[in-house]
Amino acid sequence: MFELDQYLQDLKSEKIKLAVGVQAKIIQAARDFLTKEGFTEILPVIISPITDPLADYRVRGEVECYGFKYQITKSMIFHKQIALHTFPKIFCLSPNVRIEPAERKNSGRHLIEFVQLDLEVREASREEIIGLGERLFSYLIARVKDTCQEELKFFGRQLPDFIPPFPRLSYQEAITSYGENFELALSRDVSQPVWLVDFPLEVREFYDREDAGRPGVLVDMDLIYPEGFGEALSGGEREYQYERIKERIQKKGISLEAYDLYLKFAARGLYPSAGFGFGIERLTRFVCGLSDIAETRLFAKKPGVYSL
Ligand code: ASN
Repeated sequence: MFELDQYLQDLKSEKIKLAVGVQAKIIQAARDFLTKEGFTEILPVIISPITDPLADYRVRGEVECYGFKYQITKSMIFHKQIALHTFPKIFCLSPNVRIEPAERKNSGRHLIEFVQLDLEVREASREEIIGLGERLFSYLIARVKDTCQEELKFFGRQLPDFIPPFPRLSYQEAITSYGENFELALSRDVSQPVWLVDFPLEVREFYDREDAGRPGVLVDMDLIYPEGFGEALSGGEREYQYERIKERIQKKGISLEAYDLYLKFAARGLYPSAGFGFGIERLTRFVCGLSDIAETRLFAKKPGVYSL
């Protein structure tokens, strides 16, 4: 069922108007910051024969074009790596579709169509990308505080200054302190953003690089918001050597054919790189202090809900 009256009422609400206005300023600020840092913005890929496996999402978004199978982008991870042939630092406002389980409808954090600010840097280390993420985040918050005073007042939101470096916790430490579902428990427990680092190989996709000195541990990270807002961004260093990538795909039980085209590029050589993806709607939700992520964009699609 599509509730047209409710939908129109939401579209005309002051809350959505102001949240989307803040979001537009965040995007402008991110573009300014990254351009100054030497990044080139590339246009998003919507369909491709390859996309992020993200096996959790049971439904694969597939489109047939001219008898070939394309998938709807779940993330541009592989395109980011390949795009580094053209530019050393790239970013993209990338729309992603992930068919989340319908039970996540009221999580407040999930939409099945969202946009991530996805970036990748040639020959960068995790350390450098963590530094970049901290500077970007602090800059965005400072810009919002400076340019969105009316909006923040409307939302009753008081944002502190977030001063890097942010604390870090390993995946193992997080489990020990907060249990299996640590993300939200950790997020509720902290008053500044926290880096979660060193995820084990089993819980991530095949493209995050395994630490040569610590088998089974990945050189990757998530940034967790304070105040219970959950994950802000996710990224890491990447596997870039053909043999390593092949091994990692096979370890996941994925067929090599499914990634044939990616492997062909890898065989010809990929740059070592690192990067991350920063969810735009979640960032807007955090900045405005909203409980429901559907209030951060027009045409929001909650899991399990038929929507425009
Ligand atoms: N964008 C993420 C990254 O750069 C990947 C993802 O969204 N799954 O690691």
